[in-house]
Amino acid sequence: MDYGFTEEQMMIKDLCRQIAEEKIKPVREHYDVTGEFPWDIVKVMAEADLFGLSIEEQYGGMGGGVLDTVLAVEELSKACGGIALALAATGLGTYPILLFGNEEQKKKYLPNIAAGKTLAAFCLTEAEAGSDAGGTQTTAVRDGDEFILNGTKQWITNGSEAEIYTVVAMTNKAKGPRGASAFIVEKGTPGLSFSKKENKMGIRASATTEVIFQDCRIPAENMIGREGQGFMVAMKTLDKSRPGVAAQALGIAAGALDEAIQYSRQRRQFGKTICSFQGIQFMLADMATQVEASRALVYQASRHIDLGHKDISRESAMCKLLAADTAMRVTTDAVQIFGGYGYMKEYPVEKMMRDAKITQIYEGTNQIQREVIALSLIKEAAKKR
Ligand code: COS
Repeated sequence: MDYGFTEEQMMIKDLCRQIAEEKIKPVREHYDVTGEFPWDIVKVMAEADLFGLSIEEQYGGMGGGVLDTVLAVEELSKACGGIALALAATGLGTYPILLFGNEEQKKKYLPNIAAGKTLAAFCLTEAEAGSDAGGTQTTAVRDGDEFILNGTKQWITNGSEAEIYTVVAMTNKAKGPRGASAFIVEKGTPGLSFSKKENKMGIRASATTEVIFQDCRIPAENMIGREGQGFMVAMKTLDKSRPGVAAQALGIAAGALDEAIQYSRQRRQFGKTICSFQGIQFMLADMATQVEASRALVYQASRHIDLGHKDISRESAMCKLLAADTAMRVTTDAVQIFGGYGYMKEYPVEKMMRDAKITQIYEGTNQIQREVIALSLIKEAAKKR
């Protein structure tokens, strides 16, 4: 299908498809079983300049947009959504600096991120502040030209492996979401530590830890944007990054569909390949249609963000919602087509089904996406009156 990509975008897709086939597929099972962090593949992605895709050229990046990263994440996720996440989560952790960082911060941090030398992580979620991101408890108290951070962030992707942490903390709790501010914290800062890695259902190649701040002093110049802007930094970051989760979901779904088609052409029952049966054909047709619809929405939302459209929250939430629900449905159906074999770890579809589930949960549950979409519709309708 022709999606109207530029030559660069076609090259990104081809390069990532090659990395997925040659480098990721042979090791995905190993990382799924061991839960080790895939540094060897991160190195391959860094050498291919993937970490710089959406970073401006003056900071060492390729100067692309959301769509460029989305294409990379989709292709890599066809092989393994967990390994691809090292890239997508670094994008998430970098957006606060890209969107709200000052010149010094950009010059200091972006070149190493673009080169893939340092990974980034985004620290918003806490034990009591998941969907209710405004309920952040972590505090940042000013002390001269420093801030002292205290609190624990939970389920942080790239936790302990990243060098750069963008963190939302309360500088004035009484003000609620308007009392939050965003900061950059470097690994190695005294008072910053990590819990053990979480033992997860899926995306097991990805590191997930708590990020703990205990009297962690950081220079006041590490504040991103202005004091009190932290919640907005977080929301605008999520608006930009959700197509990345959608791309991960899309890749997982497309990978599972591909496996299911191939399997249905080989597996024989009742003297025929199972793809001869209409029951299987209808399943494949529905799976492919859902994948294509998700793809269209993910690309459109990414393009609109890159074109600078205002009010991107709705489209961003819509593409994440559709692609994640599609990934869950399509991977479940792929397991069904494989039958008993699909339930076994020898075949990749059971891992894909486990990997898909998280896309309905993180960067805002799909219930939160529906809320964002509905509120945007209602707000728009109110303006028309
Ligand atoms: N862009 C800019 N500003 C935004 C915004 C956006 N996308 N969304 C909200 N805001 C602003 C609002 O305009 C409001 O500003 P004022 O105080 O000036 O009126 C402020 O932020 C608070 O907004 P709201 O009242 O809607 O906040 P709620 O506490 O009701 O929360 C949701 C809104 C649920 C949408 C938000 O908490 C959310 O996205 N939660 C999910 C968080 C998430 O994705 N977590 C996953 C972990 S991160 S990997």
